[in-house]
Amino acid sequence: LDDPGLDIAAGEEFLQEVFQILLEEGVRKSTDVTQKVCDWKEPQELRELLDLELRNEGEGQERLLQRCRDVLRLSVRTGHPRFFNQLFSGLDHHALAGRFLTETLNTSPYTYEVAPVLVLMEEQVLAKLRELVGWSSGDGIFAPGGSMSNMLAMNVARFQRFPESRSKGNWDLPRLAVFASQESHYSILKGAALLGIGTDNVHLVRTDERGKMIPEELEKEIQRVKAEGSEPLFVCATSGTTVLGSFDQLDAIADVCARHGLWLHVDAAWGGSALLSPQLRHLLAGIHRSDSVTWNPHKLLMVGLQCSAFLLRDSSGLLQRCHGVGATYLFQRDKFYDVSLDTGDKSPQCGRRADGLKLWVLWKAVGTRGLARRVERAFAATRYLLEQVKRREGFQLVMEPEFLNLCFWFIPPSLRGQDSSPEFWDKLGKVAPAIKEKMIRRGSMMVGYQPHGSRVNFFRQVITNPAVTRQDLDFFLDEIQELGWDL
Ligand code: ABU
Repeated sequence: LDDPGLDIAAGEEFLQEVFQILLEEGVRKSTDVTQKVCDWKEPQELRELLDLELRNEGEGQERLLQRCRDVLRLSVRTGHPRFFNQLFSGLDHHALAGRFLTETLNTSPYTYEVAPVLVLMEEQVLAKLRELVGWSSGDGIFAPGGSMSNMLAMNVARFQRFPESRSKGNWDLPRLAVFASQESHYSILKGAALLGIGTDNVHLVRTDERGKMIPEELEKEIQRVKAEGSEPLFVCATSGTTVLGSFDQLDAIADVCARHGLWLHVDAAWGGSALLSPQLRHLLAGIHRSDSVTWNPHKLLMVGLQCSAFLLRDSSGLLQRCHGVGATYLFQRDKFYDVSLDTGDKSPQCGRRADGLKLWVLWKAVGTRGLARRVERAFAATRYLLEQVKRREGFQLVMEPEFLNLCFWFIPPSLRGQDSSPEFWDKLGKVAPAIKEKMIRRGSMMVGYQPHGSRVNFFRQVITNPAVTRQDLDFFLDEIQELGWDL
């Protein structure tokens, strides 16, 4: 015990090398359009390549450095300009610096005493996001992903209506009812299961042909559920649905909620960033009337996984009362500083990542205007691609995109000119998976596909990365055409 149990000099030397690898493999190559997006390996081959077994003795530096290179080389390059697979993509250097800082600090922003800088940054970032929602006051906390933010909303709504549910659980409660659209995120069902509300008590309200919740159907569903003896509690509207990118009509939904005294939550995990753009914020008109909002800057703002803000209109301390337990080893009331800065008890988590820091660094770097320009560039890129899809033979739009989700089928020559029979749709449904397999094996790009309701598999193209150019978008369509030509 007379000497440290760590070789600090060797550790620093190792890190120096790792930083070089990170810069070369993780940043430069990962964002270089001439590199592959992925290097597909079958799972068994990958297991063997990685030599995953954990042994009794450690390995030397050179071997470990090679392992670091392998991790980067064999992983999917989500920062690549031709990675379009998820609602997140791209690599922002400033945000990445924020992520490095967060990892290096290795602290939890539950108390001011162990994370003074991070607590204040989180406070500032949340206030700024709330301001964009249209609230001059309120509350909030960063959560580990949009699903958790949506679940927090449900939990806070239940606590606000039935404060005793915190201590008594669900024993004393009426049968609660939750409403969300058929296009809503699956986390609403998961949240109902996790919170003991029950998935049977989630009522999926019908949507129109654009995927927007029909407010009149919400009204009818509330009436029906009430007549059956349930207690409507919570409505989740969606601003930017996962597949179609639709925006619910928040004002009309807020009217229904006001009439019935229901909590209105807006899942703006995907579409919230449109609030930054004067050109696009109309998509969320009425959001200021909600009680809570989920907004994931890790998606469209390219902050890096994960960064999900749960925002609350309430400024009476509801969040703290709902989740706080006041563990005396963390949240001592007799500390020498303002203990309202010990915000950790607002969250059901204890250890929590400091997800506000990277957003703060990015915001400082590009400003609100720079963030808005990104959103608008993504929108402009989508419009360009839309025009190309309309022009090209064999590409068929699922619907005109409202936002950034461009959904389309590619019809190979063998299926063109055929009747729209069940056989035709059956064959067409196999096209997107076949093209996807080819593109992954080739490593040229990645894009998502899915069936949707009665629609067979189609591609969902989403551009969030400002590094994407017109050439990348032309390549994207050329590649689909080439890969799908012989199917
Ligand atoms: N929150 C759902 C996102 C899934 C996707 O990237 O498509």
